[in-house]
Amino acid sequence: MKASDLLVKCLENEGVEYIFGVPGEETLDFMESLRTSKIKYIVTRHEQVAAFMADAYGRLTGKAGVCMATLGPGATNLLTGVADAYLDASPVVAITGQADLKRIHKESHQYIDIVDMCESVTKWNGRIESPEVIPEMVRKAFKLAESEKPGPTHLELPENVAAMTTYEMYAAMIPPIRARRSSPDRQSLRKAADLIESAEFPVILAGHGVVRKGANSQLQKFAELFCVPVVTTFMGKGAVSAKSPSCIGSLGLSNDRQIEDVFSRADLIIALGYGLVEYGPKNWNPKISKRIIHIDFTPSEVDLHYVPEVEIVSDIRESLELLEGMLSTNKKSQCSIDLHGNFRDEFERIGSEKTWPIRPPQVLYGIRKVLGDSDILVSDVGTCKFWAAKFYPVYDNNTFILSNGFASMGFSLPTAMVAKMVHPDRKVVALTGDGGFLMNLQDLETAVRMKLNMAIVLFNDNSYNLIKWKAMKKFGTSHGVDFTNPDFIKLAESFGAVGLRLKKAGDFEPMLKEALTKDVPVIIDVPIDYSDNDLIYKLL
Ligand SMILES: Cc1ncc(C[n+]2csc(CCOP(=O)(O)OP(=O)(O)O)c2C)c(N)n1
Ligand SMILES: [Mg+2]
Repeated sequence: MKASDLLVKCLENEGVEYIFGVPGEETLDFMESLRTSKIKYIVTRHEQVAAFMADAYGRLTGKAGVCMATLGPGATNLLTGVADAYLDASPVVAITGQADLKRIHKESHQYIDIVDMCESVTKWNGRIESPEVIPEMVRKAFKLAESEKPGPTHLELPENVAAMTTYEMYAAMIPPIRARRSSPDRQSLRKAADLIESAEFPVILAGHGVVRKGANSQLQKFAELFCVPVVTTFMGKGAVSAKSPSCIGSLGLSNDRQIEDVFSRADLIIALGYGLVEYGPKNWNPKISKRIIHIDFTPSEVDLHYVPEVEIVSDIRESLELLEGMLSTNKKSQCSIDLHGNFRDEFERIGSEKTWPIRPPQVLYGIRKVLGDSDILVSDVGTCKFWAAKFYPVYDNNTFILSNGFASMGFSLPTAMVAKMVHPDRKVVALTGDGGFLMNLQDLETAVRMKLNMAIVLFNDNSYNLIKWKAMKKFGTSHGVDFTNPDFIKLAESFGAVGLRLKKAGDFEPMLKEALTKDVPVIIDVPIDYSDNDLIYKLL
């Protein structure tokens, strides 16, 4: 069997539905093998988008998303999305072409060492040097990508290896069996239960791990039963529904009000599926005074501000289930504190104002009203992300998607496209700044070609506002942050998409509703007033 056919067969064996990518001369054999496969090849207009799409597929399904690029510039373009999957713990298998093995020892056209380049952004990474190893290497790439903590792996297929043939006996498929995780250690559970019982004011810090593994219902039940307030990281939003009295907001900015109001009172932090990359512990434990219980699939990172007294390294859902049976104390004193009521009132009050130019909370309030509980909001990186993360109430698991480990601009359009592919029955909104949107704008063509409907709510302020805002705070002035924009209506139309411009605040909701009825992407150009930015710090 030909090596490239064997690679495709192995990908089919892993249940791969899509490969996102941009082809090149060195991937011709692989592309030809894919032509007759049931795997759908989604050709993108930039490799970064292909990697972001694989990343989004991984986040939304738990199965590795697959992206592909050619050697040299294709691979370097792919890297940003792969790095995003690495720091945001998303399962991805990246495949790149490479030059013929007979020319990689010397200076030669488009050759750089891609395996070396990918080393720091992958869990595992290797070059396929002969066809016989393909079944093992593919299985290993998927197994490692999908196991906790998930992340990207990379396979490189040199041009001459792709064209080689191998004996059928080497083409046997390895079944993709998922290993069960071991049960939590009973001694650690007992210790954790004792710590919770004796704590005055325990607080749960729920991170992306809860969302990733769908431990949300178990967490909500636990938190409500024992009246433990839950603060989530930005990527942990949805770990408890914002409708639950236990949900008191999200944490991700220094000087957040939660730190003052809740974390300063807390004597015990129960960290659940929390990754330090999401929000450093120095921010919420500056005096190293908190007792900490770490519950996650993997042991904790070593950090002076995060030294757990007990670590339960196991399945989060099962750990909570078992802890529930061990706890007797019902912290009724905390039940009477309505920590969330304040937020709900603020949300209603600020969100329903109709000033012009419109401000971010009013837009988010409108989005929340138009979207159902399980519809999806994707946020790009910039001031829009902080507003959404602090202000937008999330009701269901994995319905608020953002990049907050790597925090890469340009993330929202590719992610929203995949959200619509994976959940065609749900409404999808991408919230983005004008800076982030133009970083991957070219793939509006891919979205139009695929007839993917989503509303792209674009905060138009002619600047990299987040950086401008921070510069103003630090120096009282800013430099190198302003730019001009194209006419987004004409731009959308030239792609075959739809462009709408908001002209008064009261039009936002009907405009968004209309946008979500099309069969192509719709850009809503929103002239935004960022003068309320300091409010982000104060909102619960
Ligand atoms: C790829 C990338 N480049 C640079 C940055 C640094 N950065 C973070 S936010 C930001 C500004 C974002 O501008 P825009 O998308 O217009 O959003 P706004 O802050 O104006 O709402 C920049 C440059 C980044 N996070 N990612
Ligand atoms: Mg901007």
